This record gives sequence, structure tokens and C-alpha cells, in this order.
Amino acid sequence: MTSQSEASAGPTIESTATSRAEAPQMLAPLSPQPALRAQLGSLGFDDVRFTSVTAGPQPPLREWLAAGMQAEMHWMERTADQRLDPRLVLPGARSLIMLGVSYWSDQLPLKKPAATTPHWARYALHEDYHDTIKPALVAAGRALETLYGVGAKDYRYYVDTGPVLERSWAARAGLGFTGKNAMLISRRHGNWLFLASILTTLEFVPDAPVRNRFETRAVGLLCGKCTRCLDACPTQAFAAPGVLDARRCVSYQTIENKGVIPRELRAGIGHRIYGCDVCLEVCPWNRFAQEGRHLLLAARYDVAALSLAEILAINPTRFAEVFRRTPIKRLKWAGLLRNACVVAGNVGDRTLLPLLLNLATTHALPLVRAHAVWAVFRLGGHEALTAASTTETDPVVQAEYAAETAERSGVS
Ligand code: B12
Ligand code: SF4
Ligand code: SF4
Repeated sequence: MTSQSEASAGPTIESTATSRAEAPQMLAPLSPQPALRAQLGSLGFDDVRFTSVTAGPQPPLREWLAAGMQAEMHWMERTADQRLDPRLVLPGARSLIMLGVSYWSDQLPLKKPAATTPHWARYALHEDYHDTIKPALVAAGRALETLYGVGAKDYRYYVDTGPVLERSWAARAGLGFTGKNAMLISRRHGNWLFLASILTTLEFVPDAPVRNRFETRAVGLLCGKCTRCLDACPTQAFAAPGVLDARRCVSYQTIENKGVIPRELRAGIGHRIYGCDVCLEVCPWNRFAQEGRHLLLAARYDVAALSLAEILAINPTRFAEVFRRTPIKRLKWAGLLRNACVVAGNVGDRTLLPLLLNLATTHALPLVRAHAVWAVFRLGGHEALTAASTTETDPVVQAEYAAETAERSGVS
């Protein structure tokens, strides 16, 4: 519920030409918002929903953080207050406009990939959505200014990186429901929606949540007895339905973790070189997904055709060229090589051994050497590392050799 003092802090829809000081108190918001909805749709957003900033039960962010499930994403702790209260992000915020951009395409996966072709999260096979969606958000802000006479201080937009609990607000706005896989699942687009949000001091009539019922802590509203996502997760990352422990999640380990990937999780990473879609792919709600309009996306399906050998041999210049504008660029050269080593260790292709041995013995970065050592051991090429293991001076790589030696002596 918006308090009296906050109600006077920002314009309502009726007060388009009214200054803040003159804004009418507690006026009922206008409904519906057809002109704005249509404009946002024409900007490329595949779904547009409204919800209001009201007090009430909060999403379980603090429990999640207290359990340490955010792993090393400490920025989530620092911004927890803001994430739980949009009014700390935009003073006087009354509404959120929740936007969905579908990235489903029938063209993926590519036909007949080789057995050793690495798997990329679908979203990564596009230019970075933060960059491609942002211009439409800028235009959406202009639309608010034109239609309602507000200024730039009366709204703020984000896609992914802002301190906004996007899935929770999207569920409240009826964009979809929270699946047992923690995803915001749309009845029209399945799991394949990017989310963006506009916080505004404008007061809009909220859209109804799915089934006209919303509870901040309800997961699996339309899942029934299905547990496919929970069962399919390759690293058992779900602590409970809807509760994802990022520490165990392949997506976290291959994208957000900048250091060593825990040894016990590496086998579960399988072919996945960047991100993970397993708990999304298995969801039966995807059968309703339609080809997105892709107005705000730029496909980079060519990335999916790269072989593991090409990636293991990539140099920094080529890395910058190939992954330019994709989200993969944020992983940086070393991060991609680290992940490629893990995949190489999992796919069992001994023709990759020369490339891996080269990385294990000559790469400048210990992070890469350590994961290459692991892969070489998995492929049975460790005898070629005997000399290198005695001259290695970095503690991270030494720890890898030590763990292998301990494992082998434990087995024999
Ligand atoms: C941090 C983060 C991650 C982390 C942590 C994931 C997580 N579960 O939070 C990691 C790196 C693991 C991750 C992975 C992925 N992410 Co991510 N991520 C985020 C980010 C930046 C913050 C999420 C957050 O606040 N998490 C905290 C938890 C507590 O909140 P939540 O899961 O968002 O909210 C739900 C829970 O609270 C749940 N819930 C309900 N009841 C209960 C009860 C309990 C006890 C608990 C604990 C939770 C719970 O309901 C909420 C509403 O859905 C958001 C962008 C944003 N600003 O919101 C993107 C975002 C969630 N990610 C997104 C995507 C696409 C992915 C991946 C698919 C990428 C990939 N292919 O590799 C995977 C999917 C993993 C999964 N099944 O969730 C999309 C999701 C779109 C959608 N339709 O849902 C978002 C919204 C980005 C975007 N703008 O599009 N992500
Ligand atoms: S993204 Fe992959 S690893 Fe993470 S919870 Fe889903 S299935 Fe598990
Ligand atoms: S796979 Fe099944 S349980 Fe998981 S989110 Fe989809 S419908 Fe729900």
C-alpha cells in the first residue's frame, strides 16, 4: 500500500501536466493503458504487464542470502534492501512495468552437432541482450514522457543488472508463474523470456497475476506433480522446489565464478561450456513457446558451430573478434579456456590431448593450467605431465596435481 506522503510525491496518470507539488492525492489510476501497451509492443517487447509497488510479504531473498546460496555474488547482499523495496531505487515509485523479450527459436539446437561440440546456453547465442534491449528501454522512457508528461526523474529502467527482483515482480504482474526451476515461466513463451523492468512514479492499474492469485513465496503454481527440472539438474542445484543454490549451479560456475570450478562439480558440467539450460529445456510449458519476434535480439548462432579444438586453440585476438558483442566476452579469454578444459575432460576425445597438454604446461595463467591438468588426467594423458608437475610453482596448479595424485593413490 502506498503511503499518503508517497502518494503526493509523484504524478498519477491523470496528473500528466501537473507538477509534483500539485499532484492530486490518492487519485484512482486510469485503466487500461492501451496506448502505452501498444507502443511498448511495437518497440519489440513480446509481453508488457503492469504491477504496483505495494507493501506485503516479501520474496525470500534474505533467507536465500543467509543460506549463502548467492555464492560469491556479494553485490546481491550489498543491494538487498533495494531489491526488496523499489522505492529505495526510485523514490516515490508506485508501479513497475514488467517486460518480456522472447528468445525462443526453432533454429536451435543446430542440426547434427558433433558429439564433442560444446553446448552454449541459448541466450548466449545472441548479441548481449543487455545491449540490444537497452535502446528500446530508452525509447520506452521517452514514451512515458510523451504520453504522461513526466520527466526522466520519474522512471528508471533495468534489464538484468539493476537491483530489482525481476522474476518476483514479473510473477506479480502476471507475466507468468514461478516454476519449480525458479524460472518465470510464461504461458505464451515458456521459459524463454528475458525480463526487463521500468520503475515509475506513475500509478497504473495493475494487471492480474496468473490465476488471479499471487503469493510471493508460491512456486510451481502451474507445475502440478511434474518434477522434471528438479530431476534433470546435472549438479543437484535445487535445495527445494524453486530454491536454487547458485554454488552448485552450472550457470553460476561457468559464467559468474571467476576462479577455480570445484572439482566435484566438473563432471556434472558435461558439454556445457557457458551457462546451462537443462532445467529450462525439460519444462513441458515450452511446448507453447512461439518463435519470438526477435526485434530486440541479434542472433549469433554461428558461435554454436565452434568446435572444442578451435576454442582450446583460440588466442586473445581471435577471442575478441569471435565473441565481440556477445555476453561471452564478459567471461574473458581465460574463463572460456577454463570452461573448455572442463568440457574437454568430460567429452573423452583424446585427439584434444595435444592442445590440453600445451595449455597445462605453457599457458601463462594458473587458472587455465589447473583446469587443463584436470582434463589431461581425465583423458588419461597424465604421464606426459610428469616433468611439468615437478616444475610447477603456482599453488592453485600444484593443488590440482596433488588432488589427482591423492585420487589415484586412493583408487589403487
Ligand atoms: C543472480 C542471478 C542468477 C544466479 C542465481 C539464480 C537465482 N535463482 O537467483 C545464476 C548465475 C545461478 C543465474 C542463472 C540463470 N539465470 Co539468472 N539472474 C540472476 C539475477 C541477476 C538476480 C536473481 C535473484 O535476485 N535471485 C535471488 C532469488 C532469491 O530470487 P529469484 O530466483 O529471482 O526469485 C524467485 C525466488 O524468490 C522464488 N521463490 C519463491 N518461493 C520461494 C521460496 C524460497 C524458500 C526461496 C529461496 C525462493 C522462492 O520466487 C521468485 C520469483 O520467481 C536475475 C536478474 C534480476 N535482476 O532479477 C537474473 C535472471 C533471473 N536470470 C535469468 C536467466 C535467463 C538465467 C539462466 C537461464 C541463464 C543460463 N541459461 O545459464 C540461469 C537459470 C537458472 C535458474 N533455474 O534460475 C533471467 C530469468 C528469466 C526468466 N524468465 O525467469 C533473469 C531474470 C535475467 C533477465 N533479466 O532476463 N542467474
Ligand atoms: S541451470 Fe542447470 S545447473 Fe543450474 S539449476 Fe538449472 S539445470 Fe541445474
Ligand atoms: S519442468 Fe515441470 S516442475 Fe519444472 S518448472 Fe516446468 S512444469 Fe514446473
